[in-house]
Amino acid sequence: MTSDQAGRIHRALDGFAIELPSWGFANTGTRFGKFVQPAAASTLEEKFSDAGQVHSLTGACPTLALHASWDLPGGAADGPATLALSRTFGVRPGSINPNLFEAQCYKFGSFGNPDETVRAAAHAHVAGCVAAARAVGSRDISLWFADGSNYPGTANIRQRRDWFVDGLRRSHALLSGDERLLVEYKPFEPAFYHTDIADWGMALLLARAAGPRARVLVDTGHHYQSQNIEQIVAWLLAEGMLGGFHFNDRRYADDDLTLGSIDPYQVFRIFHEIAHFEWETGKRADIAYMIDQSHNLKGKIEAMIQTVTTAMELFAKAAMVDHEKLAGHQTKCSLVEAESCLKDAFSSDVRPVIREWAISKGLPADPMDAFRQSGYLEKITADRGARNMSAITSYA
Ligand code: LRH
Ligand code: MN
Repeated sequence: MTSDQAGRIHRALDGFAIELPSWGFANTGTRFGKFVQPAAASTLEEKFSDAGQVHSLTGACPTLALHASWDLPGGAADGPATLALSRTFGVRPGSINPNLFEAQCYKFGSFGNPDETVRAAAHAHVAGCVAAARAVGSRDISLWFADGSNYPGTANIRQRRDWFVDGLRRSHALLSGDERLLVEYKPFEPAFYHTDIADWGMALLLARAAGPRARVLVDTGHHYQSQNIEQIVAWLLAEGMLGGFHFNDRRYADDDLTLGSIDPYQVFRIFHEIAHFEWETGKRADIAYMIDQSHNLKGKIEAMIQTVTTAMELFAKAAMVDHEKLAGHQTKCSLVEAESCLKDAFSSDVRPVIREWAISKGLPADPMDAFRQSGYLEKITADRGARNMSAITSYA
């Protein structure tokens, strides 16, 4: 590790921030059940408190993504209380995620529902989220739609596409300042025949149709097995349409496992595409890095600390790539030399430099160990245990 490389890692980490999902601290499960954790967060205060722990230990996650119905049931009226929690726990409100999939009226869709009163209700929910975002100073409205169908012939796909263009234009028209709409795509689940926004191309065309403040959000778990995600990232960068990421990992489908637990090289390749774009263009890509995971078995806070430290390691490795040298090898089609630029960086142990960086910022060298020594988990288990363990429910 040369001092120049160490310096590049320090500068990269100084500019790195990854947003935590409030729902990652709560008791979540699968359709086959939910294993309740006594220490899990359920109130917004508890979610900010836990996020504050992770940020105070890693220095890399200053914002908390909020899900409208779960965290801001009162919409903009919840603004002042939310900002008070933000000040108390040292974490700012992040992206606002409308919930257009849980309410009974969304059985046949939200923006894509054939019933215009349901579409209007969905538009009104997003309008409420824009107002809530403004009330808490959030920039991004992060839209994911479960909309789709389960059987051939049951939906007019082109008609629904038109309704999505209309709905996204209405939502976009409500934005001001540097506010953005992030359009997230997903190939399937909960719909299993067609999903209205199923891939990056559909999300890009709809974001373009919505207006200049709309961008595409890439959830790493929302791709078919063999899709080249970093190629999609490269295209979205080239189109100026990459707005953000939901990072997680998966072996099969949208498994929402902890980042880097299955394929860390995947996240490295994504960070590399962005770092090389920024080197080539001299422009900083305006991207929101966010985590979207559900920790059904691991301790919620430990899983978050593991995720953030892994993201910092992979971001640091990507910062080590010698872009000048790589560009030369690419031009000369020196395949092995070019590939080695990435593999050498990926196989470097950046942890000692990250520890140095952390100490230089007054942060613990080992966040996980510091958390385990802190007694925080024991305290919240005592505070929340009885309530959480009395909330065990069954699926059917
Ligand atoms: C959908 C999704 C979406 C969230 C939800 C919690 O799979 O990725 O981003 O709203 O998970
Ligand atoms: Mn997501």
